[in-house]
Amino acid sequence: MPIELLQKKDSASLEKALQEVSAALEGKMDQLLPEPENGEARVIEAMRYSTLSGGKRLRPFLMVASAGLFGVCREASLQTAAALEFIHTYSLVHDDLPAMDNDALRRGKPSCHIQYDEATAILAGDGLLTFAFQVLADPSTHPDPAVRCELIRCLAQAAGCRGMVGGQMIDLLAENKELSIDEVIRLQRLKTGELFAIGCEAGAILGKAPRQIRQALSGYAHDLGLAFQITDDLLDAEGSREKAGKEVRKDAKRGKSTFVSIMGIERARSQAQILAKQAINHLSVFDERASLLREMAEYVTTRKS
Ligand code: GRG
Repeated sequence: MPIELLQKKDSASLEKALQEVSAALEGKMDQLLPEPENGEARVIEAMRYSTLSGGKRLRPFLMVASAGLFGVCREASLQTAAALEFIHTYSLVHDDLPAMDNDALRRGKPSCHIQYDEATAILAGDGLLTFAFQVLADPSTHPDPAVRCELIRCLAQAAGCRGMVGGQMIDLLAENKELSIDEVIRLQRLKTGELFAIGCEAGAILGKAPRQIRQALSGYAHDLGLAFQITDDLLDAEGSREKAGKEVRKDAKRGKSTFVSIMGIERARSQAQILAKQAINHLSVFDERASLLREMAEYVTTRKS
């Protein structure tokens, strides 16, 4: 009988559930990326430094919570969640490089290129990206090769040039340029939303759920992703470096068009709440088993880091 994560009666509170997923995920990532011994040790150390160093683990949480809707077993859930977090972490390591956002602080610690050096950070990001697909392709992720192939295809699409990489390109080109609200929405949908969406859809893929159910989860995730991003803009405009664990006021310094610069603080805040409600509406096809996903929609607009 497969053991599922997040299905125990006492894991009602979101905070407890997030901690449960984070602890299980860290264990799985530690096991997948063991302490190195050989000549390549430095890059593996840098990969471990970046992945095993905290973070909210929102994408793995979405993955595990949506997999729970379809009774997916713990091993499949955690392997897929780890692959997703490896890709997310690669994007942060590369985003912090001087050629991109040039950030010295990440998750409250020196960024990978500060702790190591630029070349090692580039390799650590490359290593995390490729390792994610190796993990997904492993038969221990799912016994059905068609399911593994679909996971790999969808994750590659979400992370690639028509997803996160494309969004990052638009973002880099948009410095000191005024974007319309529709352009900001598209940028963020690609840069952040696609990884949130595959986080939710991956559970449905593992559970072989019908397309219509996948679409409901994708709709939820995209609204959630936008609410998350608006809150990120608000934290950048109003939050502190200490609480956020990263630099703040960066958007204004770089002349970036954001939800806050276009709508102002108050409208941005209420728009985030509207999107969170909209996200919850997409979950009407699910019963109380989706309650953690509903709670997550409230959490993303109230988070402090
Ligand atoms: C380098 C291809 C490439 C892409 C970079 C994700 C990303 C794209 C850049 C990170 C910079 C940024 C501010 C992105 C907006 C989305 C966001 C807030 C990402 C950080 O995600 P969190 O808050 O991070 O979930 P933790 O540390 O909690 O995992």
